[in-house]
Amino acid sequence: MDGRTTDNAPRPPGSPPSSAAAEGTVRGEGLLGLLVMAYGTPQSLDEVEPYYTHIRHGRPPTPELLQELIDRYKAIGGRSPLHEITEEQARRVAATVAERLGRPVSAFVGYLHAKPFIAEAVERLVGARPREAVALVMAPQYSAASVALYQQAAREALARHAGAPPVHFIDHFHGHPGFVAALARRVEATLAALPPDRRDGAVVVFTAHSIPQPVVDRGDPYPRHVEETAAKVAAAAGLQRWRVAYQSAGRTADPWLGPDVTDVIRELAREGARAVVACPVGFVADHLEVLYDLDIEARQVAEEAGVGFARTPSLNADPDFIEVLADLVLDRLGATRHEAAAAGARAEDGGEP
Ligand code: FEC
Repeated sequence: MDGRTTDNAPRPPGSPPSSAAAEGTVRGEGLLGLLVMAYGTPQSLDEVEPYYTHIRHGRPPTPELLQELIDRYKAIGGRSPLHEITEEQARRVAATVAERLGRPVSAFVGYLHAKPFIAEAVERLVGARPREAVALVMAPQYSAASVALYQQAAREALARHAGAPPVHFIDHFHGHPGFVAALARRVEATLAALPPDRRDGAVVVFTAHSIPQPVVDRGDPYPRHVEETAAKVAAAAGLQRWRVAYQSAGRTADPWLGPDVTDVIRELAREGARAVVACPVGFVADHLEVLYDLDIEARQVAEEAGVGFARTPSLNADPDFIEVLADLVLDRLGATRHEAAAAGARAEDGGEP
């Protein structure tokens, strides 16, 4: 077994399923496949150029842009921990689903912009011959500029395999109660750890990756999803003062969705805020955009503006987040059973939906 695949023994026969969603699936003994997809990162500084070229749809970056990106990786220690964390998340969610479902589960990790690419993960998944599979993108909010691209890569790869199993896609989990509660706990703990004189005047800024404004203008649900996550977390944590901001806007000619987190920090400082607590609701792991764009760049802006700065810990492979991911997979299987039952009933009626 390598780091990208996890095989798990089923739990002892006879133990009851712990999720109602799982009940319809425990009878069969077939393997469940999990396709876990994430952004991807270069594994060394030498890989930054091909990685950046891939992100830019095959257009190599200028030497200045490339150097700027290399410097950002150097500032976080030379590389991003994204792959290790994603693989740990995949291993643990596979183990948890296997335990709760009483079926063997194998997880396959594929990245949008780095090796192993999504197509490779799909090939390995198909080769394992699961009875069915669930596909999960490690991004909570849906966008044509993010989740849709992962799903398209997976669907194109699946279409190349005649014997591919049915794959059930999870589109988003921006409002999942367990996800909201996990973030709210981290906001409360981060606020509680601030010095008392900063805590009283602290404002929580919920952040997500920016996307190009033209995508938003075509009616993308992403900003609404981000606002909804933020509002639910703020309510769960009982916050009085909070804002939504976007971060890490790309270096392209298009305008990007704002307001940018650095502008919001400066604005809050002018309004008399004592501290900013950044809560990256659009990310589920530590990586460049968290460790550099928030921990280094946004912190520096806050220091220059005279406000305190803290960041909520990432969800990573923490047990509370793994439970959320397992719920999502089991719920998707449950929904799939209902869809299949409804289609069967319609077929028996001989009617169209
Ligand atoms: O740790 C790492 O090394 C990878 C961190 C990383 C994550 C991430 C997530 C998202 N991105 C999204 C959209 C875009 C669009 C462009 C774009 C460009 C970059 C560049 C780097 C980068 N992204 Fe990223 N993104 C990460 C890293 N991203 C590096 C290139 C340099 C730069 O612009 O900063 C622009 C593409 C273009 O030029 O045409 C658009 C979105 C997410 C959040 C959802 C997800 O995870 O998929 C949306 C992590």
